[in-house]
Amino acid sequence: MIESWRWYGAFDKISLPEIAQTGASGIVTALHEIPYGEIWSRQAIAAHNSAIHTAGFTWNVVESLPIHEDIKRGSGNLATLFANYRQSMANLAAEGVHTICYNFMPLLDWTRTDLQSPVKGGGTCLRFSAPRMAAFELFMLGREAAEADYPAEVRQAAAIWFQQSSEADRDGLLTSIMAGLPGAYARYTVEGLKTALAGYEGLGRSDLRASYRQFLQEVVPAAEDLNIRLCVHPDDPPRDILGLPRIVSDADDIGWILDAVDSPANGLTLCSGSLGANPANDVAAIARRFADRIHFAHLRNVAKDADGSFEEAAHLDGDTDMVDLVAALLDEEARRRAEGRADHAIPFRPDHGHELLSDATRDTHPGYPLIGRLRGLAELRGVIRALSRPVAAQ
Ligand code: CS2
Ligand code: MN
Repeated sequence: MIESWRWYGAFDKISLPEIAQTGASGIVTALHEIPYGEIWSRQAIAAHNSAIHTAGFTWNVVESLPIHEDIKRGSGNLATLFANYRQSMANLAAEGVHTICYNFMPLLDWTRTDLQSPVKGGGTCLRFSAPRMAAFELFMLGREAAEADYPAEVRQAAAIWFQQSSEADRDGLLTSIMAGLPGAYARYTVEGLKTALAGYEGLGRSDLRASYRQFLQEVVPAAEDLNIRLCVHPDDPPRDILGLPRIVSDADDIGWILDAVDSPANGLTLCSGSLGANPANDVAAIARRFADRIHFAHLRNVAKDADGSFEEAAHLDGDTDMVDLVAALLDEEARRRAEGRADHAIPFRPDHGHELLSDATRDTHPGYPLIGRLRGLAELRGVIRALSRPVAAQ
């Protein structure tokens, strides 16, 4: 397992020399300043890479090479967008970066309703409250959500929250919901989001799957030729949101994607926190089932409530048995090593962390504080080290 750390480049308040003190060796990053759909030039990639190398790291994973909304909607100048994606992949490969994470969530990325929910013992975590999400959807956006999305008691709690909320509470909710969009990407206002949602009107699950299949058919053969490993990040939370279909949410979805173009270049980012937010997902079982296609892992934990709410737990706590999951990944590495593969090691990063101690003073990207992630990495490092001991030594 290669210890890695997400770095937002020029947008990150945490410097590479600080990251060096965490002990991680890999940097997971992107060219966040380049608008979606445009080519990542070799020159821009080389400059970013050289800063990373100079600081003593390897840029081991791109997160993310984003997919333009037109590709997801299946309309617009798709030929150019696919060609640009292939060119960006070729430029990354030419600079020695071969693992590319991306997601296929329409409009939003990870979605939370509270960015600073208190945790026992002090510090804060990211939280998804089903009633607050319902309040946003039903009352701030004025959408008619399906009964299945929000049961009666959640709607009732949403109505109470909305009635009692101040303008500042509602602004805070919008900010939280937008926080998952990475880098410099523009956040939506309520009106902007309504317009963006209108662009998805009538687009259902099978349409989104058709767009996804087309994307894979357009880019995976090129990735194969370039020795690039693409790895899709699951939906977070793994359920439809704002009436937008989500198609990377469970084992069936992942099976469909990996079969749509059956190639090692078409792989998975195993994100335990995202998948773990659906009670029906057994994350370790998913890891074992798709092990040979996992090119990257995001390790974190969630604690779920009965109403569909959840919060980010400490890395070894929460509903996912992290030790079992790490064991599954180590088994896969052992299998790859036995095959004689030089690239047997799976890069992973502590995906999010609590805000702890001095984190509150740093104003870092939500979910990406220094101390909280350092704690997560240290705990995971301990699990990996303990599970990696040769049997004879135990
Ligand atoms: C990340 C995702 O912060 C996070 O939860 O895991 O935002 C991830 O970077 C994207 O979905 C990948 O495209
Ligand atoms: Mn993740």
